[in-house]
Amino acid sequence: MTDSVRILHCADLHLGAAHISLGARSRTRRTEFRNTFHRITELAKKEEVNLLLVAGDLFDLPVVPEDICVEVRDAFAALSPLRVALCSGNHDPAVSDSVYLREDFWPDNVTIFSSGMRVEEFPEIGIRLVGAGFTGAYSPHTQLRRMVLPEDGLINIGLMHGTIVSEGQGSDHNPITIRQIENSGLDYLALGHIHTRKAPARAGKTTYAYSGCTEGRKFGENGQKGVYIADVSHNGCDVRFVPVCERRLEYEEFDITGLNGNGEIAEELRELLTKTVGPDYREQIIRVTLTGEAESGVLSTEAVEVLLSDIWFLDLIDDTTPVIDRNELEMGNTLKALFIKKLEERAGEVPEKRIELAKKLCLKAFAGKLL
Ligand SMILES: [Mn+2]
Repeated sequence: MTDSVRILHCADLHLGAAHISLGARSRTRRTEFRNTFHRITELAKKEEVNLLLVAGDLFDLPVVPEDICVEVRDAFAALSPLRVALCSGNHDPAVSDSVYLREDFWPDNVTIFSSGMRVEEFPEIGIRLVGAGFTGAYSPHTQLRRMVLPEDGLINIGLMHGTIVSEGQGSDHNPITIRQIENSGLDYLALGHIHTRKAPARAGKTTYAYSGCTEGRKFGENGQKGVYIADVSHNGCDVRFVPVCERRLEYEEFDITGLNGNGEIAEELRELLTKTVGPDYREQIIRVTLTGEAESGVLSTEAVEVLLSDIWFLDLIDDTTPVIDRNELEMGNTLKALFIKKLEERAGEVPEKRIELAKKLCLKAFAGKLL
């Protein structure tokens, strides 16, 4: 019997997702998601894993275009005899039209968990697989039932899409407590659903981990994305992260106070991105919030975006405060000047922070930036 098995654990590939916020880049991005899928199957081959696991949300929707289904099926078939196991997630639940439920579609080396917890044994690779899948968008009861697994030398691997919760807490997406993991008898539990990668942790003898999504889909899903390669034995797991994403999503804030004109802003911002995002910043999907004080009428986010159009995707958000024109205030005959004066008169009564915020909002409103 094998002492240790090697698995590739990935999740949340969201194939077929639309990327509306990327505008003209959205179609390319959709193709990139598919490229990433193929990079994962290549990696499984290269790393000579015994088992490739996808812990749910392989697809973005319960029903995706046929060409994507065929592409995925053929790539898995080409891996044979390498084993592949999938489970349905909340985005690709096994509803009646689901590709997961299609008969005579999937090759023999693919095992699919598309409903309640089930056990499958693969003695030829020394693995017992315990998995469950979503049958709808919600699964308010845990899918990880307690069970006694035989101690026969097989390595016990779990596969599930779900949410780790504390004792007594609920979730609409397969709530799983640490105690349930501890009682599972599993050696490794491959989890999906949380798009932020979580370092492997242990509950009893079980190592569990979220590998995170494999490409960032929206801002917040920032940074490097990839998969876990785990060498699993009865005595523990050796897990390493392997990046597979085509591009990263990155977010920065940039204070433009004191900069003169869009050219200088673009130049300085480029310097910042080289440092914070890295020398490959041009290949990434970047959002920057511009802060600080800006001379009224000078900053044009569009002009700066054009100057930086060599970046694959750049979205600038203007959160600057227009500079107060002291001369205009002295004159005191505009609505804006009166408003600011009134605010400043209340300095003693109201906390300074609130006055500053009110001033900022007032100046933005007068600059037409609140709409
Ligand atoms: Mn997901």
